[in-house]
Amino acid sequence: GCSSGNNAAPAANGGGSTPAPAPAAEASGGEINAKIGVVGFLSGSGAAYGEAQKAGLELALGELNEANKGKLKMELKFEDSGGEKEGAINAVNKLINQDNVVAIIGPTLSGEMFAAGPVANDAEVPIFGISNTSEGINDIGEYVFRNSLPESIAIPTAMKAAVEKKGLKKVALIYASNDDFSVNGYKVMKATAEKMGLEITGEATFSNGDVDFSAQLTKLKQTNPDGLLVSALYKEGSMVVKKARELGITATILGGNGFNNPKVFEIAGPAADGLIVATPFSPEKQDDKVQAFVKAFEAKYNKKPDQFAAQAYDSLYIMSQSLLGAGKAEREELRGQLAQLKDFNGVSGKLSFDEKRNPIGDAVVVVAKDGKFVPFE
Ligand code: 1QQ
Repeated sequence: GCSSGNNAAPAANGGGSTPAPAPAAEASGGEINAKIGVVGFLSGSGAAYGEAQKAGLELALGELNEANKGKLKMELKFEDSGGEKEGAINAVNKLINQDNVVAIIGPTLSGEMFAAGPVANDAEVPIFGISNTSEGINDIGEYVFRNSLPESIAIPTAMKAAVEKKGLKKVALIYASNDDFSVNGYKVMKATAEKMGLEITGEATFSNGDVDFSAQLTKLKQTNPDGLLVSALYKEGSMVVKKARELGITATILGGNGFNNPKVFEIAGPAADGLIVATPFSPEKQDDKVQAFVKAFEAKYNKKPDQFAAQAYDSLYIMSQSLLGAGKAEREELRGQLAQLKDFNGVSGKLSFDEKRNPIGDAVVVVAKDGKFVPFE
């Protein structure tokens, strides 16, 4: 990687501090043309996250370009980060310097955003996370936004429900120590456990890419927890769940945002049953907007949308609203509009923002049952 490229501003900026006009802005006969970059985990161990996001975005794109005819035409330019920080940095640089995008949606992982967000922020290009749930994302800078519900809201909601309904008293924790998202989730789980007065019987770590979790889980089993808290992406997380059951761990298992993808059922199989997770989106929600989205998604892709598709879908509606508000496809005006966003009613729930532009919203708690997530009650 070329690290000097990381701070690259658009060429027109000349290194000065005045924001360059976004070259993506081209009005043709009153219609705003907006090229938006997308950085997704589209290949590798978390590709199902990126695929869900791409599907949600493309569905929204079709609907919006139809609805906005004559006023706004959006175009999406997808880049695959492979779930790697370096990949995300390269993708962001390319989208800004070669494709001249007006804004970027993604990247998928919190760690990727921590690495690539500053590149966009320094270049004064709005970058909008749709699945970054770690603390500190918005602290990167004022060009960084997100609509993804932070784990600091989701995890305590799930843990409260689990403690209430399952009577948990003693919990063990396991997490991927080389992934920013997983580490953040672990910290939230631990702080919440302490706050709730739960006993922590043990802790263990693994790395993304690991396939054998027996040693860690055997050790945790001996501490006899009644709850097992897992902070991981779906691949490793689902293997941990499967192995835990194989080893005879009967504890209630609770996971973070990484489990909100149907791959969990493919990898863990029936061992997923009973897994508790919080999510801002459920395709079962009896709400007209949600059901219209689910129906359109099923018609296009022949499957139900997950949370990642829903948040991606919402993000393009937010972009559309903000671009129309700006009246042109320019980075600075778009940033101003995004910063003003107060309440947004999307398929992944009602969204508002705190003073640091962190999303505030409600999570629903779901439990895995027979190959799908159902309300936990
Ligand atoms: C993050 C996440 C992951 C689960 C996204 C796929 O929430 O990296 O913040």
